[in-house]
Amino acid sequence: MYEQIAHSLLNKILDELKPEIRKRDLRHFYTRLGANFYAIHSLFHLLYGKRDDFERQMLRLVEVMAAQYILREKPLKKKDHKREHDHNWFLSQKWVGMALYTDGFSDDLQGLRERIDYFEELGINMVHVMPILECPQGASDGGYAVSNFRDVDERIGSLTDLRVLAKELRQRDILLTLDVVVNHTSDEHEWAKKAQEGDEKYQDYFYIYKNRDTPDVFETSMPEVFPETSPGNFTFDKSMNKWVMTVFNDYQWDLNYNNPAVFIEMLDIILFWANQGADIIRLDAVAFLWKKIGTTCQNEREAHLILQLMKDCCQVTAPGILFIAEAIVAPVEIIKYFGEDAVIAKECEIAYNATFMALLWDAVATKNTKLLNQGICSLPEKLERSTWLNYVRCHDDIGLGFDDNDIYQVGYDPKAHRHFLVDYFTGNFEGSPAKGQPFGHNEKTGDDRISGALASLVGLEDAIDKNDAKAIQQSIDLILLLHGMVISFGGIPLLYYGDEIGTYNDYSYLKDVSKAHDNRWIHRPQINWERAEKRHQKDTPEQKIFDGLKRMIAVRKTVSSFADYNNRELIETENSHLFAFMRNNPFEDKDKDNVLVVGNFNNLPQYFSLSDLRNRGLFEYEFLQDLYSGESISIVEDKLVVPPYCFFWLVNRKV
Ligand code: OTU
Repeated sequence: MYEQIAHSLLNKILDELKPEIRKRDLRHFYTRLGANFYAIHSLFHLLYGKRDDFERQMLRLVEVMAAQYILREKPLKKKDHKREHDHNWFLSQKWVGMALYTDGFSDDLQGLRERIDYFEELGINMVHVMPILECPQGASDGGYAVSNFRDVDERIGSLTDLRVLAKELRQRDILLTLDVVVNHTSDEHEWAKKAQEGDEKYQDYFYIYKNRDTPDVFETSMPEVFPETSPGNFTFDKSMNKWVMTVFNDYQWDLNYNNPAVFIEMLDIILFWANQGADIIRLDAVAFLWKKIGTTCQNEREAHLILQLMKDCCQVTAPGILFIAEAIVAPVEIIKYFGEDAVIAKECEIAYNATFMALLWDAVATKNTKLLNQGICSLPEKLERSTWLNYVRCHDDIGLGFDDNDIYQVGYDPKAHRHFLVDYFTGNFEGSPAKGQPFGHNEKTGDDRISGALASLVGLEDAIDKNDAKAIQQSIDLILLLHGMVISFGGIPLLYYGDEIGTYNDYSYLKDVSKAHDNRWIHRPQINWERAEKRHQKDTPEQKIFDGLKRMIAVRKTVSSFADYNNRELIETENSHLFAFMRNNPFEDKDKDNVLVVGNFNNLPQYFSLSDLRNRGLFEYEFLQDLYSGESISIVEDKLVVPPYCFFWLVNRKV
């Protein structure tokens, strides 16, 4: 029944398409449109079906998809076909990513192109180039306040530079990830300016209110994202004499997805960047896409419908493109960004594994894995054909968003435990070598998050200051341990630029008025390329970290059990300092090894008992080889010793 309605509307739309679209050979476009139209129609109807202009908006949507399809260049269309055929391509263990700010890494896009060798040296084949779109001169939240969605910021280059970079990456089999900031625009964006001038069409692109009545009601249930620097969720705009919803900074205006025109514009922009050569689009702040009075305005059902609709439309025009969901929310909510009530991912194929990241940091501070094990145990199963982005650090703060229940389960009090973690990472806990800073202190809830560079949080900066050789080695081991976990966990590991050479906190942001109030800049460095040269100098920390990571990445690529087919099994151990899991071979091929991963988060050696695993038939072995070091590992009475801050990737094999 419903299919018939969708079909007849589709026929009508095809008749009404502009002549320049109708004339083209759009064979593949129409096949995909036919396959996806029922879903697209249903979702668009759920969101906008009550509007009088529903059919006109639907026609506009199809026109946008078709127009971008026509603009899509041959090599990209070819790639779409290849990926449709090999649709699990991104689950392979072959992919390893790095996220970076262009200006911090290489000044500009041309400079970035000249550094591709560096990615290849380390083994990186997915590069997430953080926001490069035009943004205001002063504060722009690192480019997350976009003033023009269709051009590159001139400070780092031009659209041509980007296209040249994309082409070269493509030739070298490196994936390009770009950001599309879907939740908000800068107050200097044309839409915002027109709204300020009183244009009602554009006022309807945002959440704008005459007085405080509605904002006040919203505020009763909305938390604050930047309570210290941008309290409240609304900003008074003098030129309009009205209030605008600004959930993030006061210069970031939230887009109103109740308006189908906003959805269509943003889809057009996503497809525009897909057509510039992006392989993966990172959708920023997706949890915030739908606002509803009386709710936290995060993780609303409609936010998921919008993402599903974006995915289905993208599937028609550029099916090779993947979406990353950036949803730093509670574990049970994160998992929904792959799609709810589905078997196979239908929203975003990739999501930030913020849960695992925060749990790893918990293990660092406590030197035990109680909460890490508990948290991973309660992490719901993800869908098929979806994968995690696993990371240790990124450009944002570390939020302590564990599930309170999990914290209780392991015997801590949630509030006290979070306090301890903040104290630990800001160096205010006895014996802590960490040099982080509290971020986003919330007066109302007492919550804090944490800023700081990896090397400074694990104590490398402190150890080098003190010239303490043992502490230097321990923090290097810890950096490698953390990466050893994210590289083998299942998903795409995403390294953060500078961490591969142990870059410390950078305090220079304090001298820039547009950054000084936001200490996340402490961990957004300018790469010191002279220092990076030390990676070739034996026994320097730079060399030890770089070569350790390089080795891990190279080994990962050869181990097919590290591909992500939900083939991980958490191993309970009696030893609460260890984190252990099996990566089982997901393929028919019986010759491929199952890998047992074991990491020790304690500063003392720990025993790992294998007999239980053997008894349960989980891991049969005679000889143990550690794939990372290549060495054989001795076992005494079914026990193996894991040195402090050390990890193994074990297989049954004689060296
Ligand atoms: C994202 O962040 C970006 O990663 C941040 O750099 C931006 O400031 C922000 O959006 C606004 O564009 O929205 O879903 O600590 O984790 O702001 C999560 C807060 C986000 C960040 C949060 C995050």
